[in-house]
Amino acid sequence: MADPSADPTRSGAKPSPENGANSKDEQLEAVRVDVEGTDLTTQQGVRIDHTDDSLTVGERGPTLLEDFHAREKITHFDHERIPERVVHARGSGAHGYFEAYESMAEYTVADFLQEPGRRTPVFVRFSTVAGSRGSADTVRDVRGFATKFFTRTGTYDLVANNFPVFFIQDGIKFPDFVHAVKPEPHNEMPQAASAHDTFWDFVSLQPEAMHMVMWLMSDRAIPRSFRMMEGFGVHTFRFVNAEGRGTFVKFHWKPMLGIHSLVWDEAQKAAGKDPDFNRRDLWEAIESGHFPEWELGVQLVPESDEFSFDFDLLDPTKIIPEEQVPVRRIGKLVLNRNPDNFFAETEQVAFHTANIVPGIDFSNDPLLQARNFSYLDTQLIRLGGPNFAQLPINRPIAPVHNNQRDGFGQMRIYRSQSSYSPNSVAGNYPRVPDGAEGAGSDPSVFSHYQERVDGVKIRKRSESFKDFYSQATLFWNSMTAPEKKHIVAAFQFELGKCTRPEIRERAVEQINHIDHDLAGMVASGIGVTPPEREIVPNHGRSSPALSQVLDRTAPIDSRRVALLAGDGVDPVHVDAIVENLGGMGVVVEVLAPHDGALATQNGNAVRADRRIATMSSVLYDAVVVPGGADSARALAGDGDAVHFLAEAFKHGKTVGAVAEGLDVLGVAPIGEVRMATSAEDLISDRGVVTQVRGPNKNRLEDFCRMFAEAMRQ
Ligand code: HDD
Repeated sequence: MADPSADPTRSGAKPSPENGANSKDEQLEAVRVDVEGTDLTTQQGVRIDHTDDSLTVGERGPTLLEDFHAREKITHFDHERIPERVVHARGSGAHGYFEAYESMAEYTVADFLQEPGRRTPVFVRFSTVAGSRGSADTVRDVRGFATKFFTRTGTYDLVANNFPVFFIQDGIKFPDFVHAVKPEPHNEMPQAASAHDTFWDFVSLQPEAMHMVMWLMSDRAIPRSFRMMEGFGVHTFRFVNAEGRGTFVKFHWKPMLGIHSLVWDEAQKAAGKDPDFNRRDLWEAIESGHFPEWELGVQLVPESDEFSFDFDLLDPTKIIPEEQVPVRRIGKLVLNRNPDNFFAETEQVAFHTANIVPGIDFSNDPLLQARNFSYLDTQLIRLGGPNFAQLPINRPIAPVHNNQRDGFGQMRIYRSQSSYSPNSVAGNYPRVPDGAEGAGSDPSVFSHYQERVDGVKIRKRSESFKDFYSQATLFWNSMTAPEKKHIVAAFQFELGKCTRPEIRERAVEQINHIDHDLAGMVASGIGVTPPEREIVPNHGRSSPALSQVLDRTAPIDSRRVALLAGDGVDPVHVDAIVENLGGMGVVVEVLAPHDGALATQNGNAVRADRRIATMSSVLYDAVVVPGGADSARALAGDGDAVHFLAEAFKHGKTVGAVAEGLDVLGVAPIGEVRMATSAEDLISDRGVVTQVRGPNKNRLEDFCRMFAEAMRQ
């Protein structure tokens, strides 16, 4: 790569920090403001003596127009809101870095993929799609997973979702789709939900949506955590190497903590108990040093294989099954810092699919082509003008020089006499680098991939896009029995909310194209006559990688366990559980009928972290009850504690009890499980782990190991 830093005025000049990992952080440091020890001033820097009363005529008289401080303060407040994103309005961001595992130079000149160990700063924003900024996190919806890579050859945005396909094939349908899924236009209901007439009306009339609808009805649509979901670039993109050779590529993010979801009842309750459930989880994990990690995976397809699939690579409603083209893991994303300020960073960050860098290019996917228009356009209205790339969070770490000088909010002062090209008055600067014309001649300079395209102007969907159902069937066939059960229940819930019978019927007809049995099961729950005949026989193919429950090896780091305790709890049990599970990276919180210190038999302090009544089992992954006769009696008589246990069991969470703690399980109806009955017993049955005697340190260790294993399952 030519070293452009030789001439610092050249566009493409390299920034100074070589490692890259902290270069964005260093840039942001220059604009951070700490207020400690500062005097209150106006926007003009005038220190003021009073900010609590307006300037009035006499103590009870009218306020004076000359009160510039009050006017400025109120005016700023009046202008503090910007339009929320038209989709993906609710989001949570985090900083981190990407580290390459290997050189991908054979396929791409992209700077962040050239050498193993190279770190590139990133900012990631996760989001829900349909809800407003203030909507709940745990709704049934797609999740956004947008990443800004601040590379040395420019900023690359991978604007991804947690589903690998999309509802529509052509971006011209995006306004229709979004109008249908958003709250209905006459009464603005329902908020952040697809369970309503207009969504099902649209998708049942637009069959290309059915594959994505299957994902939306699956557990993938209610992730336990942003940290426990996959990400997908969806479209087929192109890697371009130094020779100008293209290779098709699909991008994947694979979470190191595995893929986990909530169950629907739990998700609905969490939306009320803690609307910030996913946001809080991300924030707290990073604050406590459990840095979320994903591996970047790529599926590579040589251009010569473009037509060797039974679907079109340009069709964004199709996946390439992982069994057909394996996912190669080429690097790691680590999120290790929360933003300093939500508005300045998470709200003002502006992603754009057309933010690509040398080594990456588009395909002709018609959805992607429309996105490449829409994102820049939306930032103009959202951020109020063409200089939003100069906002600190959006500023590239690569040097920026061009002739785009004016516009609202220009932050730079260009000193040259010229703002045009070519020019002679400023040596023709900024100018294209010498010798960079033509694909591949300088890999640090962007050249469009050269592709021959011939055709007549036409509005017509390609015939190769017209198989709407076989991958929806593939998805259904790949689910395990519990996953299938959840999908049927989700269809019944959603269609059960539709008020028009004809919409329910049309949806069932569509499902009948996917699988006849599925259509029958859905129909039977929503008052629709099950379809009599099978339209096409199920092809029987499956892709095991589509199931999210087959891999049970994921670590349980940062999972949350509620330890229920009352006055009289055995502190030896509490200490052993906190220590053993804590040692495995699990977060244990003590929940009690009251806040503050709990009385214990031996006087050792146990403090309640939270009062049971302020929390809910849906906010934890597992629950455990230690021994102590008085504690067990108090909990057994406490409705909140009993409900907590029964609900955790209902949601399939691991429930555990030691010694007298077992008596509380007896009161909470947890069904037909085998429970420890003798002093020697240590039993794990259907997610319930019990042990009668505990005080012995080793036996408690065994209990915790078994409890952790049950959580992993
Ligand atoms: Fe989009 C935001 C992902 C199709 C138009 N989109 C947005 C965000 C994500 C995605 C993650 C939030 C970015 C952020 O956190 O700021 N969108 C996708 C994916 C798609 C997709 C994976 C299909 C593969 N989007 C899509 C189409 C269009 C848009 C077809 C328009 C033709 N998307 C937008 C937008 C948004 C947006 C209107 C709203 C706010 C923003 O861009 O910055 O331009």
